[in-house]
Amino acid sequence: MTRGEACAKEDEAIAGFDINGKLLEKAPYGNGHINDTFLLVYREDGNQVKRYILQRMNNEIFRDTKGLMENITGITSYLRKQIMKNGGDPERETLNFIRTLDGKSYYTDSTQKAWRVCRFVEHTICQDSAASPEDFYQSAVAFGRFQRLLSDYPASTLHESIVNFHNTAARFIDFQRAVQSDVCGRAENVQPEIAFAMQREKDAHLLVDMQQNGQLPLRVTHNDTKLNNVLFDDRTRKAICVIDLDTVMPGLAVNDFGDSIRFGASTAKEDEQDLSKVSFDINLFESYTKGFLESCGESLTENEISMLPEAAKLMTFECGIRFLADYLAGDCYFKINRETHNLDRCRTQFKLVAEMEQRMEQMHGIVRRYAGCQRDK
Ligand code: ADP
Ligand code: GN1
Ligand code: MG
Repeated sequence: MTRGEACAKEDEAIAGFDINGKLLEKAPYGNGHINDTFLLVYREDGNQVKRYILQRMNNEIFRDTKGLMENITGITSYLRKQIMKNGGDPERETLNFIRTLDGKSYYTDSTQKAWRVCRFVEHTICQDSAASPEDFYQSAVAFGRFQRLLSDYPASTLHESIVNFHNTAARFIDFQRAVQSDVCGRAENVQPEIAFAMQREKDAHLLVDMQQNGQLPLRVTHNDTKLNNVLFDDRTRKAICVIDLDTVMPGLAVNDFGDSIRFGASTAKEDEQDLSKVSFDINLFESYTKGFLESCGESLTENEISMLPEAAKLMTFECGIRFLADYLAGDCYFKINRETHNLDRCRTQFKLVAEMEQRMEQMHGIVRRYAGCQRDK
């Protein structure tokens, strides 16, 4: 079934949820690569307008919908309590899901596709690139806080929504398989990119080995810490709500840091075709490092702190090989809008990797500076 056919089911899904009022509008929304997202606008009986986010979950990628929604329900109710304890507003600072008419957290349509609805967090903005270093700093504070608030969450109750999600070594093997299979005959045109990846094979093991040797602890992590997975209050400009909770599971804190740098400390979009515009911005790296260490640095171990720069490079490398593998496999995973979309994405990532390698010492210096402040406090 194509995505278009599946989306024709959205009316059936909407009717399955316990939403007050009359539906005024529905429209595709956001720039996610995995789920299909819609904005729903309702008018309630008292004439008040309320907005919701409807999502068709990608259950080819997330195969255990029940486990995934148990994770999300568990985490958001826990966060709700933590936020209230800290005097915050749980309606704005975490996601709030609407139940189906029969009391479930998601609706399964007649073609077995799963849907969920949450309240739209009003007066927020979502950014694909940081409008200022201060915004990027704020996103770091939000992701750091997210990790801190979940630090006592019983991690063993979480389902692993995608096995080996940030196992860079396993991702490298998947990439090698895609090169060997070359099902679309695309490999011969991307030899420089393949060579770039192959030269870094041993890097792919670094963090995985450290975790397996007990040098890096498993924590409850978000695992998809893109800037567009955090909502900013449009008046105070504070990053208030971490969204896109599908990949919350036990993982490495350094990877949450690294994935944010990958996406947000670039001077261009993830899919920019003009590589001369793509550059690793060390000032943005500094802003994020400051925010992250201020908000969760105290709970990080020495090893975690010292591996932050490597994780930035490795999350970027991992994403690059995932995009390249998907390009070689015929674009089965990430949504694309043009034939070379995944290749373009891979190229931006590899350019950032190369620049981070040049700047590694400087990145370590920045981390040491802010880790020092943290310990002096
Ligand atoms: P994907 O996994 O496809 O990236 P997301 O859950 O990140 O899906 O949602 C896609 C986009 O929808 C987000 O980047 C954001 O712009 C918007 N969005 C999602 N949830 C909310 C919400 N509760 N309130 C406001 N905007 C939201
Ligand atoms: C996907 O769903 P979205 O667009 O936030 C992907 C991430 C990648 C990212 C690259 C479940 O995230 O791992 O880093 O695209 N999510 C999944 O932009 O694979
Ligand atoms: Mg998202």
